[in-house]
Formats: sequence, structure tokens, C-alpha cells
Amino acid sequence: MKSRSFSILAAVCILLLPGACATTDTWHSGVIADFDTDSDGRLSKEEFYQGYSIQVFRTMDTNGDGVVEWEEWQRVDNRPDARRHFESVDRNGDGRVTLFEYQHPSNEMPDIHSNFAVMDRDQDGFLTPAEMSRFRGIEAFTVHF
Ligand SMILES: [Ca+2]
Ligand SMILES: [Ca+2]
Ligand SMILES: [Ca+2]
Repeated sequence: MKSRSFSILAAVCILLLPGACATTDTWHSGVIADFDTDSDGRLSKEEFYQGYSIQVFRTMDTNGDGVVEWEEWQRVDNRPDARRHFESVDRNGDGRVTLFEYQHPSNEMPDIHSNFAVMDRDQDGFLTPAEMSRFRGIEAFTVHF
């Protein structure tokens, strides 16, 4: 199957770590604080996926109205078939991508899973601050779906 992808590296970096994209030493603690919904100090794969996709979605939703319209989408997806990507994610075809549509399981984001596996060094299914601190964050924020 052909992989469709676009990169939103810069935008997410800014969102996660305002004003400090050049320094990656502290970004991981911010990510854990933002994504750790059960507050156990580590990230499950589900928390990572949820947090990650929400951050990406909010980054694309530049006017903050809770939906991503084509105008917003094309700012981060400049590939030739961007329109087709948009329409495939906009499942009900109303021209607006909701978070629910964006997180739909059919929008596979293999990068999230492979990045999680790489970051989870002891393979216990959770990311600890120590594991996050070893990770420099570049690959995690290239989204493929
Ligand atoms: Ca919007
Ligand atoms: Ca829609
Ligand atoms: Ca782990």
C-alpha cells in the first residue's frame, strides 16, 4: 500500500515547546506532562497516540474553531495529492475534518507506532521520562497516514 505523508515537524515543535525548539533537553518532560492523562508519570501507547494526534490536529486548526478546513490543511500538506488526502480523512465529505475524523482508525499513522517502539527501549509498553530524554524528537513529528 502506498504511504501518504506530510511533515508538520516545525509546527508541532513550536506548539510543544514554545520558544525553545532549538533546545531539546526539556521538551520530553513537557510532552509527558501534556499527554499523561492518568498521571502515572509515564506514557502508554494510547496516551502517546491520543496526545500526539491531538497536538497535530490543534496545530493544523490554526483558527481554533475545532475543525480543519481545506484552507488550513493545505498549509501543512503541500504534496501534489494533498486534496485527496484531505478528502480521504474528511469521511463525511462536509469539507471539514473533525478530531474524530482525524483520529479514525482508518487513518493509519504507522510513524506513531514505529516511533513509540523505538522510544520504548525496554519494550514494556510505556515511555518513561528517561526514555523520552534519550529521544531527540525529530522523527516523532513527521506524520504519515
Ligand atoms: Ca479550523
Ligand atoms: Ca468532516
Ligand atoms: Ca519503557
